[in-house]
Amino acid sequence: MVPKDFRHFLSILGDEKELLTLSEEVPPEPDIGAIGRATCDMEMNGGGPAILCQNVSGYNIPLAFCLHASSRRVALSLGLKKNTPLKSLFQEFCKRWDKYPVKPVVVDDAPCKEVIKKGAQVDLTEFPIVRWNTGDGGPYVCKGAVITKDPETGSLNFGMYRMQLKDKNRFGVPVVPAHDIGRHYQKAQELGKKELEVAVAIGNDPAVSITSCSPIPPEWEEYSFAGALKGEPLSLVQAETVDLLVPATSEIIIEGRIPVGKTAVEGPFGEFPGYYSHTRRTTEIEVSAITHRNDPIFEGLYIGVPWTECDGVSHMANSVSVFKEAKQLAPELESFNLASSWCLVGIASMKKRYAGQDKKVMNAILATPHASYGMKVLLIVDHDIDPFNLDQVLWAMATRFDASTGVTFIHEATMNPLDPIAPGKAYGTKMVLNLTEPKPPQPIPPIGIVKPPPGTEGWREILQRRWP
Ligand SMILES: Cc1cc2nc3c(=O)[nH]c(=O)nc-3n(C[C@H](O)[C@H](O)[C@H](O)COP(=O)(O)O)c2cc1C
Ligand SMILES: [Mn+2]
Repeated sequence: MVPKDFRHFLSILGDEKELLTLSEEVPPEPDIGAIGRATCDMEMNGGGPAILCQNVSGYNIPLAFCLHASSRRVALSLGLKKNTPLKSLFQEFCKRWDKYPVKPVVVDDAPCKEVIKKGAQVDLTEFPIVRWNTGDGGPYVCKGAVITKDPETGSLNFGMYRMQLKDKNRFGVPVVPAHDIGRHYQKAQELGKKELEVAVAIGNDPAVSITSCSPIPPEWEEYSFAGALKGEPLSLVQAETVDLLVPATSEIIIEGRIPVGKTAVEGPFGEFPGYYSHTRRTTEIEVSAITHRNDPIFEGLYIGVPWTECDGVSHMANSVSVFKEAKQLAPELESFNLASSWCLVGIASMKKRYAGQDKKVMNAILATPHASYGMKVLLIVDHDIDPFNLDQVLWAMATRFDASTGVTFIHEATMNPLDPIAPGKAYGTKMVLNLTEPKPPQPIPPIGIVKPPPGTEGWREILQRRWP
């Protein structure tokens, strides 16, 4: 059964023995981060539950986290069996991708509006927003869908962007130029607007959570993609103090504005490769309203040295996004795993028929925006190897890889700026390893140059005479 909303998802996780509820009092720091780390480590060894912490000291609102820290729970998000193999999960995700768009519906009556607080009533410190790692510059919201509208076209976008709690009505939020919120912000700036309206949905339908970190084509709308993933339209409602549509079933909606041109220090933050990023000046959100369900549940996400929920929530979306784009150029591409290392190492499987065909697949993958940006190493295997099965991939490397011919370097390429090997400069060297079986260059070697048939010269003279 596909979860209807966040609470339904929690109850499915409970039924499937995928949720551990802690009723004892737990200090927000360092314990919440420590619990997140511990369950992610268990996940690497095949286990690890999602956590619902009912009593975070100092808060009246429960905190759920690590809901997508497991591929089992990603499968449950899509209404699949929790033991669905990764390759099948990938194939099902591809099918839902093809269902785009399933357009949302707008409703008047929404659970996310059961409680409405505006202006001076706004107090973000009521929510269990915690510091996830001891070196973080402050408490962070890591699992919100940050919604903005294109100031030119009016199309809506949302993405998972981290937010540092600064005050009871203020967050720091990095607007990365390469991401859509960055495009919207830049347009607002160019159009001379003073601010960009924003809403942040927290405690979301799992289809919204997965969509918020799915690199879908920029002309697609996230709400219609979430509908495709879910198999039914999302319900949206008009926000209270900004002109944006927000998911009706979310636990909490935070509304506000990003003043254009105003920045403040944000960070450091323990990032997905497992290293801290530096402090920097980023834009901020000034909160104008908070609406929420009665007895809301806050949702967080532990992030740090992989494997964490950051990997889990985005692994299939990242894999499928690159796959769908590359397959248009290279139909011999069979499947693609960007899941095992977030975006830094990709593994492609292909049906290879002739020598050099792996380079075609390589070029197609490297031409996709997501892989050209972040992926540093690409492994290419034959279609009898499941790229989601790392033992099989290592076997292919051990037996089919020829180090004298199978390595391609791409120098001075774009790199993910969070890759610790390319700090600050965001470019460097990518490497592609060909782990496919060799094929002969041509089935039959050439046996000589094709000469003109006898009489050609004579016929040329006749033709020139008769057709001057
Ligand atoms: C846990 C997590 C945190 C993320 N934090 C950020 C962030 O702070 N800034 C950012 O630009 N992208 C961040 N991302 C990546 C974006 O969510 C992702 O690239 C998304 O597809 C961007 O959507 P957009 O292209 O619509 O902007 C994060 C992803 C995850 C899974
Ligand atoms: Mn987008």
